[in-house]
Amino acid sequence: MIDLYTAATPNGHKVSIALEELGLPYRVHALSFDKQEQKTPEFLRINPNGRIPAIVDDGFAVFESGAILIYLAERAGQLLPADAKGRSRAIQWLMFQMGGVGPMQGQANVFFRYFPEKLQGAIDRYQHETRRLYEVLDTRLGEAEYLAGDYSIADIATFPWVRVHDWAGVSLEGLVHLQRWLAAIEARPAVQRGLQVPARPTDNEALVKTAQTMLIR
Ligand SMILES: N[C@@H](CCC(=O)N[C@@H](CS)C(=O)NCC(=O)O)C(=O)O
Repeated sequence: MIDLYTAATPNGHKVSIALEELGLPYRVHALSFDKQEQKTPEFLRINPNGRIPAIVDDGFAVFESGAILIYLAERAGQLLPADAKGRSRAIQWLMFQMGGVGPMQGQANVFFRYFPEKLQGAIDRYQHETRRLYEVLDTRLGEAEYLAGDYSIADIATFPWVRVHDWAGVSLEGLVHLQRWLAAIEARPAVQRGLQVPARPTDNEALVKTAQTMLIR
């Protein structure tokens, strides 16, 4: 049985979606950011970075969502091609999410939604960079159905972020291939189940309050 430590955020949803797609049995531990449960000494032994998601599989801990996705795909023998080039292609797009879309959109969220001061330069920088990365995805999805050709962990890593583009104040206007891909992934039953894990906070106001509290700690 896999233990999943998570919260209702895009990085958390990557892992619950992958677990649902792969049909691996897992137990959910929803950590409260309000209570700073991701910073307890017990949890830091699982993830030294004090963030979600993390998993423990039969005593083996894995942190960093991209590393978790690779681990789960290899464990199940699905969602990551076995041949060197196919595997590389999937990992390239996974890295593009981990090093690009996630950090840029995450900072767009911070400066557009949570930061106490309105720093227009920072808002513009991160929103423009996120939109630029979306355009790269759109171009790729104009030539392939999914990022690595077939549906893979690269799509699972990217989908939960693009899905909440509005929250970062970034538009998908004109990105027809990205919109087609988003709708196709959203329609998958395993994805719908993964998005319910764990139960969402009650409303956006609660989410903003939590994020602001975290910024001043
Ligand atoms: N690079 C990490 C990022 C993890 C991350 O930033 N998690 C956020 C939620 S999406 C978190 O735990 N925030 C709580 C905190 O910073 O204390 C990954 O992909 O796993």
